[in-house]
Amino acid sequence: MKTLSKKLLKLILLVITFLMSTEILAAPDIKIENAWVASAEANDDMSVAYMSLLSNEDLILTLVTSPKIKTIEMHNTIQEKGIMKMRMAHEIKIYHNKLFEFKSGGSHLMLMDFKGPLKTGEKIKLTFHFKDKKNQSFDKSIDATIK
Ligand SMILES: [Cu+2]
Repeated sequence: MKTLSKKLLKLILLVITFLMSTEILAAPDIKIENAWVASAEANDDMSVAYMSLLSNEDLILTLVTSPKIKTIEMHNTIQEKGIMKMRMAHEIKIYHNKLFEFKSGGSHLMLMDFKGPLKTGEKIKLTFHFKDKKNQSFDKSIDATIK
């Protein structure tokens, strides 16, 4: 009887340890929705992409990549002396449970140095690279629709 309860206790401890380790390693829940890329002609080499991001924890978006696009920059739009200007951002803070939007007239992704066309109706893979407060890195890939 005594050995059985000891074994049981060991098993319970093992399960708890496992649950704790998976909790620590659990990736944040990131939702990337309504992602779309503006279509481009064969001789175009520039486009924009928009989408919304929602995370259950604070994250920093450090980079967006795509196998099809050589350069993707994150841009903020700011107003300076009444003129709208684009500024490249090296990172963008995503606050937990707060929707962040890349949208027309605001922050957006600039797609550069690619070989067009980007055809309407086709999909393009975008990978978002994040880091959390503990400096751990996460990737999230989506298929954006070309419009
Ligand atoms: Cu821009």
